[in-house]
Amino acid sequence: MPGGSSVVAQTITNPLLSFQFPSGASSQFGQVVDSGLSTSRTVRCSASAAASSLSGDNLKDQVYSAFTRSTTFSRVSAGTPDTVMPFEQPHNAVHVDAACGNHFSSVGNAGFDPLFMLHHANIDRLWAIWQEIYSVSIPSGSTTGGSWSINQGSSFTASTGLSPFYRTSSTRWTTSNLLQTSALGYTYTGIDLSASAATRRANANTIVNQLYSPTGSGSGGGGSGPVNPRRPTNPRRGNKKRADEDATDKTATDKPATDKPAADKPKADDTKTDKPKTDPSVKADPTGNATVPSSSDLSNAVPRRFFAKITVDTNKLPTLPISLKFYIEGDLAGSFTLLHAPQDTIAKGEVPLHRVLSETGYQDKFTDDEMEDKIEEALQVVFLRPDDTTIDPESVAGAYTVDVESAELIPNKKIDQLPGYGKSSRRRITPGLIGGRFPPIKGLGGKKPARRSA
Ligand SMILES: [Cu+2]
Repeated sequence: MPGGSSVVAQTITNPLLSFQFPSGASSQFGQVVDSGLSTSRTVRCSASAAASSLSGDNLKDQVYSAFTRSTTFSRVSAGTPDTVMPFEQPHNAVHVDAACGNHFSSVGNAGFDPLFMLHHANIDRLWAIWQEIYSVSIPSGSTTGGSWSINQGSSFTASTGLSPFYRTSSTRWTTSNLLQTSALGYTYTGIDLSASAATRRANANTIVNQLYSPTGSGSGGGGSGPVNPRRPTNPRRGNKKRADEDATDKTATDKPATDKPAADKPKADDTKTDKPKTDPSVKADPTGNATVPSSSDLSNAVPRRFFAKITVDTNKLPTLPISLKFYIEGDLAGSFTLLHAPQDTIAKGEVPLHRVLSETGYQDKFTDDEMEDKIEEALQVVFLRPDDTTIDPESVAGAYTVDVESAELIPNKKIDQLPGYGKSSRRRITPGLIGGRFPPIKGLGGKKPARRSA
């Protein structure tokens, strides 16, 4: 066998396909299998159905938003008033769409599906990369309703033991001592634990640009191929240039992309505090594979990015998990997915719209000034259960709000920098609702949802 001389092909059951619940597990350890999923092993839909669902989630753009817009711990954390784009959002979408609901979308059962290890290893990797770029400030406080790991009414800090994860027979792991992967003796490709903080940050920025920027090589963005991140030349912009654009142009040109305000000052002892804002000596583009938006072709226009900002009061939803899928002109813009949670929360997130605005031709047809009106006119939302049935839009009125945010993009000049965002404005909109007669999303292909009756 070691020499390969007696290797024999053998067909085996894919061990990553499914997990067989041990007999007696339910009686010994409580309820293992949710009602409605009373199978002896974890189940999923077909890979093609899952791929179809995932392709509508705009995951690549969501991840890039988390890296470029969630520049503080509170912005990248779910459930804080400051939440911009939490990693929770793409995380939740994968839980629901990678197996079309089923066990993987149920918090109590997801860990049994072998997909869980792959999915959470990736979340762990994204989180490790984010920490290379930004500082972590773990909040301390108390919970009134309790959370997954904090008892109701108890207080917590970064040093609170995380039950039931024992480090020794009598002490538990804490947030502090698990913050860096090195505590557990591993790291990820591209993270050099021995390098300077500035180099580590530059390397992480490069990874993020190469994989998740609109021109990056990573998959998972849905749609049809890469999107040109540059605002197309729009002849109609010339006459509509705002008076303040010269000033903001200058700001955008002069401001280094990595010069972000350190609004979230580190508090915990083990957070990084030594990262300089910029380091002109860092090597650019170690692999040289990706392109990044260049400021040279921006002419006199300040490029803008548009986002649908979502807030949902989970207490007012009839069921969880639930996915809000957003459309413009029948093209899926992206999703916002909520899993079951132990307590009611105000969940926040956003759907980056630049890909759908490009695919629908809006980016070429309309000026940035016109775009907010056009988005308000065209944006539609459907509330979807994991089994692809829709929820009556009337029953969820009042459970959510949607704002359109228009933000100035500050392009990065080098691949080891991230773009930033300048001045932004928001307006509350009421998206068109797609009701119960909407055809199932999966396998939707090019079918367009019915336009709302104006
Ligand atoms: Cu998860």
